[in-house]
Amino acid sequence: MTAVTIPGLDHAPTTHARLLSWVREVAELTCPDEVVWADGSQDEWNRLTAKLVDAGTFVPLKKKPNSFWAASDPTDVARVEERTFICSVDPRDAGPTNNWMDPAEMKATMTELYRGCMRGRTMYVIPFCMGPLDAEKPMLGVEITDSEYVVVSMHIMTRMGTKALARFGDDADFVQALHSIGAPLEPGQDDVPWPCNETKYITQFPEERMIWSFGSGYGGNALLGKKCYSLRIASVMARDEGWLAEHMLILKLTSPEKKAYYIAAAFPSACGKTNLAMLEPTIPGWKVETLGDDIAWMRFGEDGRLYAVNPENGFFGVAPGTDYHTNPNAMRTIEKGNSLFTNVALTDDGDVWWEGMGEPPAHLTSWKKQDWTPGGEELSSHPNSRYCTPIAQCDIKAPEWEDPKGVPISAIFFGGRRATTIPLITESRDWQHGVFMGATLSSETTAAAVGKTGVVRRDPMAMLPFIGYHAGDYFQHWIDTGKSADADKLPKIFYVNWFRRGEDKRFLWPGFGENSRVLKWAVERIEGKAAAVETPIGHVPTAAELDLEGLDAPREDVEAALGFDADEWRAEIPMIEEWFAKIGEKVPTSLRDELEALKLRLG
Ligand code: GTP
Ligand code: SPV
Ligand code: MN
Repeated sequence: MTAVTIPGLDHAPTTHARLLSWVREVAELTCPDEVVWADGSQDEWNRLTAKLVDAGTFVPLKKKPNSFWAASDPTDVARVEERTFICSVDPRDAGPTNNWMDPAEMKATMTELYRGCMRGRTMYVIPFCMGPLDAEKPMLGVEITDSEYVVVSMHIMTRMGTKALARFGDDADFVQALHSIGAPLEPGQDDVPWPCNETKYITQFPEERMIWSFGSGYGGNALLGKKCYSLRIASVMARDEGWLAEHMLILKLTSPEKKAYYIAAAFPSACGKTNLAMLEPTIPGWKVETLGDDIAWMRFGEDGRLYAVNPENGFFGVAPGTDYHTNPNAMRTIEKGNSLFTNVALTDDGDVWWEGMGEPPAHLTSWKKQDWTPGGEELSSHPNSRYCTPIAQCDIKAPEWEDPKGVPISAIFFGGRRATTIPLITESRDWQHGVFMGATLSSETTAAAVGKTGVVRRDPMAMLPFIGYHAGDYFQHWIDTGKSADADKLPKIFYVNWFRRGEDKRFLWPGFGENSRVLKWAVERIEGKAAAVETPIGHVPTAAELDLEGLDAPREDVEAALGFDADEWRAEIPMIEEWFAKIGEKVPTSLRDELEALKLRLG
């Protein structure tokens, strides 16, 4: 067979043989008009954003420098969990919480979808690195995509292009990540602003450390360094190599005495990670700095402590609810420009607007590109609309946010969105009990994934959609991680809930900056300074033990938010039992023991 000639295919800026042969193989299968190696330059950003403006995908913002508004196809707005697959060789390795298909069968199906799928389009090859480029062993990947939106988003979210490729040498390992929107163009066919395909597959091949994504251009479906690599594939690497890849923010909390603590927190999608990561404390003398808002990779350091690194380079944050009152630091970050906004509303003077920003202007263009005026039924912005902005321009980024060594974690928070039952904060009795809290974490579903919202489901460690293997093995990995370390060097584990509601459905706790009061109590527990009540579910503070000075909330509400209610917990037990039954025989014995002990304590 003679080699196909595709412009650009023979001008590769690398001598990495495996990479070159994979790029050729994909180009021959997908038949793009042209192959372009992304270099990550300002020139490339300018060229591609201009192309996206021409295509009608982007509208340049007049009020924010170098920033763009995009509206997706109304069917392509969130992660598609039903279409997400873990194609392990053995179905038992995917476990009961993942969709599985035989890898050979999946490859056959998707190969036919990919055949000719880039016709009329450019195929971009994006070398990238998750985590700092100067890591001893950089975590490399290459995304091949036919979406300019993906390329410019990857400019923000990852270290990519020439500087990443420099770390590949001739034979470095990298994760293959193939993406197509699945919308070839016939000669003369007009494009649409947001091309995508009704058929979608988000597929991970864990043994091969490989990702194939088809049909969607949105967020976690398409920016493959994010959930696909840094959680689904990385969680498998972490299991094999003895570390943790988690859906966690990383923050630095400094006390008035200038003692610094690093905290990691796992909350399900759209449940408050970005907001906690950038929190502005309402209590005097305390300071929060941000290291990451979505993903943490944690490994033991030489001193036996657990160190966290954020693999990402940007924030892909939920827009609605974000404003100067709730998250001023996010607002200041996006104000500087260099940002993308997807599925928010566009103002007539060329700015962005979304629900939660206060009084709406008299007229907007909604995310559905329709005229929008206040008072109607429709939201101006999709509930999962997002801003995409570089961490580097966040004023409160911690200076050490790019340290390849990471930062030593003192506390891990698990949290969910629960209207009842779960107190504002509970400290676990020990690591194993903390793992039980994480493994049985529950939360109401949100708009971050396609499907019904507001349904309580178990979301272990906020990783339900992201564990790349059997959830029971994942729990065991967490237990083993604790056993491999000195108990006194392990982070303390807490369970929090900012979303408990009163009878009239209002939130009992004001949240946002006021969550600093909860962080303070956690630090005082670490320091051995604060008191707690021992309840059947763990150590819970009374209102008297929290610093509530200056808090604008009724005392009864705070007490209700903190309250442990034995009846609510007894009602929770059958749901936990059902959950463990679903996981099956791989639920670690130690977690079954925790459940039995909890039942005994509840009486
Ligand atoms: P992903 O990026 O999807 O992983 O989500 P995330 O966990 O980073 O969620 P984010 O911080 O963006 O919050 C999602 C929504 O919850 C936003 O609408 C916030 O305004 C809201 N929220 C965040 N923190 C709080 C809080 O403390 N209290 C209340 N009531 N709402 C909050
Ligand atoms: C999430 O859904 O948890 C996100 C957004 O952080 S996405 O990248 O689309 O997964
Ligand atoms: Mn997330």
